[in-house]
Amino acid sequence: MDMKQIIVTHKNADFDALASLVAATLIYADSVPILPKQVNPNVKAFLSIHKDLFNFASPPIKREEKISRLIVVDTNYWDRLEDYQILKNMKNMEILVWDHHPGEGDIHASWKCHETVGATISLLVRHLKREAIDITPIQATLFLLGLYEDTGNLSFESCKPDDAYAAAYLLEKGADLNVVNKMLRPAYGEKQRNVLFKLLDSIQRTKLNGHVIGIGEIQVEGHIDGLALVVRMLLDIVNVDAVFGIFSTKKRTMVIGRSQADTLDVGRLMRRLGGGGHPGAGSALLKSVEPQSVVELIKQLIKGNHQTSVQISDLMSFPVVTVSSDTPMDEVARKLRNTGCSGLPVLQDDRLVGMISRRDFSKLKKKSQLSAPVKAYMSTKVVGIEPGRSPLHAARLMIRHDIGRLPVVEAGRIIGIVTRSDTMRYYYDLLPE
Ligand SMILES: [Mn+2]
Repeated sequence: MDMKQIIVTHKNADFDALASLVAATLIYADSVPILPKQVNPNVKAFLSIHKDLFNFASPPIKREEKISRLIVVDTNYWDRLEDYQILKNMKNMEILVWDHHPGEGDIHASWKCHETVGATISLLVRHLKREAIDITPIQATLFLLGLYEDTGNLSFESCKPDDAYAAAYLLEKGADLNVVNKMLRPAYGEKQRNVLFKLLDSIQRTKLNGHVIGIGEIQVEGHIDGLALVVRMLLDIVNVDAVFGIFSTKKRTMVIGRSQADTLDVGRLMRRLGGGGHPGAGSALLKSVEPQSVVELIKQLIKGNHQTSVQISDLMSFPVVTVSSDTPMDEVARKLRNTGCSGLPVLQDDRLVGMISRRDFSKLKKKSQLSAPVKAYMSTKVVGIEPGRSPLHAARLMIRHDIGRLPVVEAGRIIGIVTRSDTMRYYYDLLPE
């Protein structure tokens, strides 16, 4: 093989390395990408499906090979290029480097694109976009895999705006998120399987306060990765409203909870145990507590000695500013102005009969209409919510009916109002304890 230009990347290639290898072939025409002998397991899985689509050469590189240009991607150090030590002493060879790792490196390149962004592929994609070099949907998918793996789906601190721009561009180019999610699924290995089987063995199902709960409690030795994933799988298998995995070592007890009932807020429950989380997922770490008392603690919390799920009545504001159905429109306008509300409930004999909003004023064509009663212009299709419902339910209603506020109604009477910003405040965890 006549290899004038070759592209190499680091040993144990991850998705960023593989993606950068492929992206570089688009930039450097007639270059040969060389896949290292060792690649990560998930990269291997990807290649086993997609290998026909890429044309990789493999090591070793022979001494006689006349290489005029070496392109190194996703590393800046010779010792990361285990399979290619022979290149180190090649004469008359130009070296180009694309990398995002911090540190100067010891590969002395004549040209470098070296910026500490989240992934090397982001630098290459930025270039491909600038030069308007086309990317196929499968290439875009591979590039996004590299980008998401190295940036934890754009969430790691090392992630920079250039990474997010690159992700947006790759989605535009047809990157398939289904494939990305499948390929990046966290490791579920033998250790995790053992834990899952033990949990299934130990699980107790109980009915508490209207919820069916599964609690599994096991002893573990040292740290085990991926316990959150195991508890997630446990929930799928046991299929109850919520499950709790309790993992104890000699020194401490870890609780991980997952809930699929929007009336049972696991994050709030875990905060009671000193931990944290979101409505669907939470965890807490307890020291010097017997695992059995943790089980009891969780049960007590759910039983409703403490309220463990947030209800609309916790979020709503009251008393509510209302107008009666006979109120003339000019007075309604004044009330809206004074309160800063965008809409008001309309009552007749203390019962909710309609809603009037700023938008409804566009129905008024003549000045004289300002003296007409509000009942002529209000919308009578009122969407209300009961105080015991969940914030998620409120959010769904607001989206479905395109409204920003819901009157909270109990036995036909309005007892409060809940707005879009109230539910947002809840989801962003700003609720006072
Ligand atoms: Mn990388």
